[in-house]
Amino acid sequence: MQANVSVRKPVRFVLLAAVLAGILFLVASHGNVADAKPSAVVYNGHCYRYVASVGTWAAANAAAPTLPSPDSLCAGMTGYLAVINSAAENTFVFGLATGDRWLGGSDAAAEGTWRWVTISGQPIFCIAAGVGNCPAQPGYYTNWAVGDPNNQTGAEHYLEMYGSNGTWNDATGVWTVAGYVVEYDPAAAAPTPVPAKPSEVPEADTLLLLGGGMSGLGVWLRWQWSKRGQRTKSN
Ligand SMILES: [Ca+2]
Ligand SMILES: [Ca+2]
Repeated sequence: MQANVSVRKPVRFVLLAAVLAGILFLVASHGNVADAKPSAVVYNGHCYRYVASVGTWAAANAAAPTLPSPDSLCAGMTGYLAVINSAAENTFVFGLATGDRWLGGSDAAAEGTWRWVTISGQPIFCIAAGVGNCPAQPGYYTNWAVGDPNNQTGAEHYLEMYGSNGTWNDATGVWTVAGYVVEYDPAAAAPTPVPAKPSEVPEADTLLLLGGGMSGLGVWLRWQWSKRGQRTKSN
């Protein structure tokens, strides 16, 4: 009977130590879990920045690559006037702000042939078949306002999104709107070293807490063992 008690006690101490270490790790890593939550400027793995700045499409197009990403997910990447590929992305970009804003589309090079001119390859997303009729090319998306694109006065070649409802308009090169949307695409950016996920690399404070907790447990365990030793001697 006495032998069983002496085996059980150390086992209990080890179990207790493991549970306490687990609790300490969860408490310390809680901050990382919060950091990993997607922010309002990230959608589908891309980052977006709405810039409130009244100006022309050309001014917005020139400024976009000079602005840093609003989220660390796209840190160090070069942005471009946003390219919209789906209704869901349109809804997200619409939700960023309330003002009319420039997007990365233009038909300045060839009237009626609308391209996403701010990205590599400048893909054609629609070809106009008349006023207010520019059907999306296969695999692309459009959200023109009723009656647009209309190339009014023969001079509307730049894509804006209306802040009122998220539909699109073709506007002139001298037209100014409330702002523009910059997009950052990790897949399109130059290769950069991939940082380890937060969960793979414990932060310094996590290690400190774990170390502190374990050494405290060590002291307590030694104290328990010395008490046992004293009891055994007095017996
Ligand atoms: Ca046009
Ligand atoms: Ca128009």
